[in-house]
Amino acid sequence: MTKLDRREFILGGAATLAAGASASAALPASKLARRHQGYGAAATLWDLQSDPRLGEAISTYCTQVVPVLELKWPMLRPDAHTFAFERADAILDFAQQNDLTMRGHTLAWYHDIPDWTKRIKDSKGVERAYVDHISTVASYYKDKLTSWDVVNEPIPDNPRDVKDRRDTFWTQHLGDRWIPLAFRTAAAADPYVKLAINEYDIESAKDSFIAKRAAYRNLIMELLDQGVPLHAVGLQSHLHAELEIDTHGLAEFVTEIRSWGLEVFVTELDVDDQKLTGSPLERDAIVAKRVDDLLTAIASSGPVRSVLTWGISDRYSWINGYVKRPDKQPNRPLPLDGEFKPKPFMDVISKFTKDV
Ligand code: 9MR
Repeated sequence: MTKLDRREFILGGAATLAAGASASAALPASKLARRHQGYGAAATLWDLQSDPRLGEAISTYCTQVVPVLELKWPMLRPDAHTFAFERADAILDFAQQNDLTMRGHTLAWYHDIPDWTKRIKDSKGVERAYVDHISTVASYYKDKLTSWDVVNEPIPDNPRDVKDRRDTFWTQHLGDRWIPLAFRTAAAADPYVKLAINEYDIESAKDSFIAKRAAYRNLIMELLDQGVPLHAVGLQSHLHAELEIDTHGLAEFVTEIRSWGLEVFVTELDVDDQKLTGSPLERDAIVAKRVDDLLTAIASSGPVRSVLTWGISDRYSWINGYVKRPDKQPNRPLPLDGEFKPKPFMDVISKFTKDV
């Protein structure tokens, strides 16, 4: 198959997913009325193509979308010489046809590094591959995305102290400069896109989370001191339903981040309810309360301008693939249930975001 044929083939599928939603100018008023400004969801192209209800739900409630897999190294880079943009492009087409903006996730991560990259033995070669990847991908999507998660998950779980950083393949070859280098390379390729750092397990009131938040804060300060082009701080917010949100500590953190001129994004919100007992209704209420506490803490120092959930319907959530509840019931981590019906979680999203 030639490159063009391949693109047409993939977009053929995407056209079907967009069939229910025509070009943005023609979006029905009823649909626009349910959109929440700044609310977005993650999706894979596979799920969008296989279930039209998913694209329909995203275009009904959201103003933005982010690909779960399609902008990660393994999907974009089958080998050292190829950039396979077709699948991410198909999601971008879906976004444009439905008047949604798109975020990029992610350019530099300790995880999802292809085998061909790991086989490069000399550090100069690793640096060339790293810079080439970030530069080529950010240039290709120049002016098409609103923001990029440039560096994802740089802090280890249970950090020893505030200076602790995750030991990654990139650190082994480039040292700590893998982080500034990623931001500088992305900024040179696309000067207007917002560049974010992104981290998980910093939202709840648990010692290891508080330590992780402190190390995250320290890294952000160091990057700013070095003049690194960093514009936004991502709170992934993969919440654990049994843990309370550290509302006071989180509000303080967000206030400080904003005082440094940075934006705060909620990038991957969902709530794992595996440790909750009770009926689905009772679990949904606790899940909604955690989300409400999270967004209240963030909203205490400014508006919630960008909040994305990692999926939109419980039917398509990574959590159901990774963890099983002891009672074998499906997890209910997202704003819509498995049949795409809104849950109290969606009311909380709507409380903190303006209607379009
Ligand atoms: O949900 C994603 C899952 O389908 C992928 O297999 C995995 C590896 O690419 O990534 C998951 O998404 C993660 C995101 O990229 C970064 N933060 C944690 C997310 C959930 O694990």
